[in-house]
Amino acid sequence: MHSSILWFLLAINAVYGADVSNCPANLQQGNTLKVYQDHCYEFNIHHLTDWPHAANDCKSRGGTLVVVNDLAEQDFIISALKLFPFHGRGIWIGYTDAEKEGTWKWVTGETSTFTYWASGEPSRRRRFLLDADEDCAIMKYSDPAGHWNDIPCVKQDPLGLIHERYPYVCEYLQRATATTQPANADTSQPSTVPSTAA
Ligand SMILES: [Ca+2]
Ligand SMILES: [Ca+2]
Repeated sequence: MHSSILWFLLAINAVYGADVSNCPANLQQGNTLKVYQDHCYEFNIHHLTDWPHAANDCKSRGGTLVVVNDLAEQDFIISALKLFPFHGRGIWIGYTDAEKEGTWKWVTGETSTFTYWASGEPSRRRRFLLDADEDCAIMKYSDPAGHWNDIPCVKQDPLGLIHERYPYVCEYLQRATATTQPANADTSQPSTVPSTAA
């Protein structure tokens, strides 16, 4: 792609990234809420938890853990992450093979062929005898491009002394406006009915 076109597109993205007016109203507004294309992204960088709790938290607000569909979305997320005072090792993404070992699935059920595993990943294996299997994916923050690694969804030693937790990113569809309709309306989102009659 011609570089000037690329910069033009990046500039458009920057503008869109600032406009969160069409994000679901129940989301907390602030600099941790960003827009990319027709989706809103909530960077829960100060909330460290295990994968099941992170997935449920996104779901409770009508979203899902982030689904990384292509390299552009991957770049958007890792670039946005670098804007924050973030010191964690990585963030949870909505990718897991807990159901069937080796069969990785996105939490939305959507099929996407894009993967961005770090070299040697997914490693799947237990690192130590008492470790859980590595069935949930993080985007590594130690890696400048944010390649993925599979780690235990819940990592807790038998004595409960070490509970490894990570921040996470939730993804939401923007609300439809009079002029724009989401191309891929997500039927898993709860329908909202106005509670007050005109
Ligand atoms: Ca996505
Ligand atoms: Ca691994």
